[in-house]
Amino acid sequence: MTGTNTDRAIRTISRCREIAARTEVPGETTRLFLTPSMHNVHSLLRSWMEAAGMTVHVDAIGNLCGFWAGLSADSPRLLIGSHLDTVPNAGAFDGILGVVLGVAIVEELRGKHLPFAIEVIGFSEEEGVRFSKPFLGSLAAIGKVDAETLACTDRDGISVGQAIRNFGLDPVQLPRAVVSNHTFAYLEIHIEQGPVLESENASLGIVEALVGQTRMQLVFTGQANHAGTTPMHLRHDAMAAAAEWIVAVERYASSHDDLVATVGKLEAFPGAGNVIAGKVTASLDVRHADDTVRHAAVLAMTKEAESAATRHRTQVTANTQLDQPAVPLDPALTTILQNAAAQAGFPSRRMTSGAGHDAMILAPVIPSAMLFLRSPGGLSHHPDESVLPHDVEAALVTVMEFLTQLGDDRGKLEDGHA
Ligand code: HGY
Ligand code: MN
Ligand code: MN
Repeated sequence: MTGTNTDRAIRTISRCREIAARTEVPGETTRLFLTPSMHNVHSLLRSWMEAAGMTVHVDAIGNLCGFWAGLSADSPRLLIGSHLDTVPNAGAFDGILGVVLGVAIVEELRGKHLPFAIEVIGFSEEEGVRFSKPFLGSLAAIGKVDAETLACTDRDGISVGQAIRNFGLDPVQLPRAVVSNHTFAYLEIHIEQGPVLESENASLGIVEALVGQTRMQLVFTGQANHAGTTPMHLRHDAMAAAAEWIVAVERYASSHDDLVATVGKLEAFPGAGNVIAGKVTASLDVRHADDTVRHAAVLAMTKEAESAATRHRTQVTANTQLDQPAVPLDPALTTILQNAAAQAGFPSRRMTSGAGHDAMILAPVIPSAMLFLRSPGGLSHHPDESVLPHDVEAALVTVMEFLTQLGDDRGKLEDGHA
């Protein structure tokens, strides 16, 4: 690949925007797990990967994998990747940037083979939108997609297993999606999705740990009735109960340092303006770096839901969909990454990720590191999400230096200190 680092950064950004146009909803970027537009994303990435000399395959969960050999057939393997799915009405860089940059890094090798192989992986599902179960791609990469997961259904009643078959893949082959045991490290490059780096005018962040997260679904059940003829004291109003609870959730989280809690999805049934809601389904997302604090918050918020339900003569059930512990990343690999950034001329700050990432699934089994790029406006999960060419260039140069240092330091890495 000819051109300057700036050219490569600009090409990376334009590729992300090209992929963003592969969507289920014209005019916005919405690409859920194994929906038809994912075929188009695979074709685009495959063309770039194969042009760079990589061998490409799609595994049984729909992860797209591009392989660049090391110096020998049994060379150890560095995994570089992120996810290909998006939230509804997403930006162009969440997840995708880490895969497109992985391809750019192999292109930058210009045919050179390293003491280790590089596998660039685009995970098929991280956001958890279609099946309310996140990280399906990286869970398959560590062999953790079980029969219960395959039986989860989306809002149309299609199971994960059926979605895999509908995409032209075979869930029976899932054991082959487990990453090679030659894999010695995982690197995820991702936008920060928050305001910290921008507030410090910094291009890059070195992630030390990812906060733990709980995702739940609560169902408030009362009695639908006529909005005009039912006196207030005789109602069983599921919406009023949920609304009172949501305010209490926000108040609790605001009074506990570094705790965040979000009710992002709310559905009322029957959902007519002149009918008292008989049922309300609400999501709850709670995150904190300390699992004890997070669990205490979840318990308090669940109790508050029960109190609010009782006050409004309704019932409530709460179902936990995800209880993901906080995950530290590999100290040795993180040190090598930070040294590489410094060597490349980009001072970086260490930080904790408030967002979940595939690295939190891989890190317990594969030494993992994450590199953050500044999010202009601190904006993400929004169509105006962006990155700066200068920061993409910083990431590219840093990771090339990281590869060099990794080659030098791999022995130390295996001993657990760099
Ligand atoms: O929700 C998250 O933390 C991530 O963007 N999936
Ligand atoms: Mn996301
Ligand atoms: Mn992401």
